[in-house]
Amino acid sequence: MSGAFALGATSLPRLNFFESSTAQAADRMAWWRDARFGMFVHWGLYSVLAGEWGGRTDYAEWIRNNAKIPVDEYEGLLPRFNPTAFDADHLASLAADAGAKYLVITTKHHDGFCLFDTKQTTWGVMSTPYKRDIMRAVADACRRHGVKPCWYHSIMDWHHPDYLPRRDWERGTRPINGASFERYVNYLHAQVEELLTHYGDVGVMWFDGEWESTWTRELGLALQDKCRALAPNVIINSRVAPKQASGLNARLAKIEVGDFSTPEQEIPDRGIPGVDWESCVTMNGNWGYNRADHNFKSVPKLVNMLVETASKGGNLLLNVGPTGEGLVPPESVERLKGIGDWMRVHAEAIRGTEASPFENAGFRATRKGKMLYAFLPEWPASRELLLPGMRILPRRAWMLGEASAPPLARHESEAGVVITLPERASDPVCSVVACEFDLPVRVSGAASRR
Ligand code: H79
Repeated sequence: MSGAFALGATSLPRLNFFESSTAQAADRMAWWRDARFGMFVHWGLYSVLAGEWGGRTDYAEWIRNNAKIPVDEYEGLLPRFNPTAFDADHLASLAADAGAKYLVITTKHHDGFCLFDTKQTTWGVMSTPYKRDIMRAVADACRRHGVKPCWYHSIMDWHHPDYLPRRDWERGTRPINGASFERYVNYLHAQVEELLTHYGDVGVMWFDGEWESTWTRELGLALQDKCRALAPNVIINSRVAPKQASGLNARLAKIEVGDFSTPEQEIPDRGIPGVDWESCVTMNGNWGYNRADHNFKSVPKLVNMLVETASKGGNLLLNVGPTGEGLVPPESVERLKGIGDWMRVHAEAIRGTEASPFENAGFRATRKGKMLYAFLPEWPASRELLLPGMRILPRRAWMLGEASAPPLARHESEAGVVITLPERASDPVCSVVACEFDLPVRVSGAASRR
């Protein structure tokens, strides 16, 4: 029945090369798989520079490295970090109103600057005029708005004296004499402990900057164990450990550490069969705030990215980069509101769903129990929707947001079930056809779908 669509009482077991193949891991992953949509926040000391240094305007969170800013000059930014316009409730409500169920925020990026009240270093927000634990405010506000607080935390650290290797360009000015990577690892563990024990339940530990030679698989596994010991339910991304060198066996090469895989700035062509995954993407061209970057994706484009990830069985983590004053750029606010307008009507077709059952349908789809959802960003002139290979008529079909309208006519054809669509699109951004069956929608065939 390849390419076909079958109905049955059970759904396919999820093959998983991660640790999350266990029942305990499935429990841990349940809220995350249900959410399908989260908001990423890149905010730090670099935000005060707005991407500008030495006449160039194209930097962002990598500015210290890319503009080769000496460490003492970068430290000179501390007095300028005073984001009095920051409102954690506003940030959390932007996520909630957009339909995001979790928020991942930078507790520390590669520049090492900490946005939380840490006992391990003075290199952080408590040494700035702002002097408030931003992660405390964010965690509390997220919970008030029904959003799970989650921590991004960089393993690579361009500021800590014990972190190795040094950047090539600063070997002269920051000698490695006396540096001990082992001491850095202890520092990293101590900070992760603070983050997982001082702020209540944390949804995800989202590590990054794991690719340097000093960070070994063993260190990654130990850090994962540490997180698991402190917070048995915390979800950990695969970047906690470096990628395995591609082995002789392609299947073994897939084995990763952590609970989910993290494609960056891309939605994999066919999803990632057999594993949980989350695509993180920027709304414009940068993660951290860049004043000159107005290259924002449109609301329809962003909604369709969310539809595409859900249709392929993944999550979307959509980034915003607040300014040095703590404001989310108005272009981002506008887009989050636009996504929220769409989600208020169509969230049931995204949340708690699984990948499309169709191999080559020409439209994206999701399924959930007895429901099938088909996404139509463009309205077919034929006013007909073919569910290819489907042999069972849905008991009912309707446009999401128009449930009180007469149900849509449907009939069987040689090629599958055909739904007769209304005259006009039900939504200007992306209309959604909902089909309810008498039995759970089940797939036979490959695990990855378009
Ligand atoms: O936090 C955001 C980015 O700052 C961070 N991840 C997102 C979520 C990120 N930094 N770099 N990258 C993503 C891309 C990594 C590029 C690399 Fe390389 C290529 C790392 C190793 C090879 C270029 C060459 C950068 C370092 C060496």
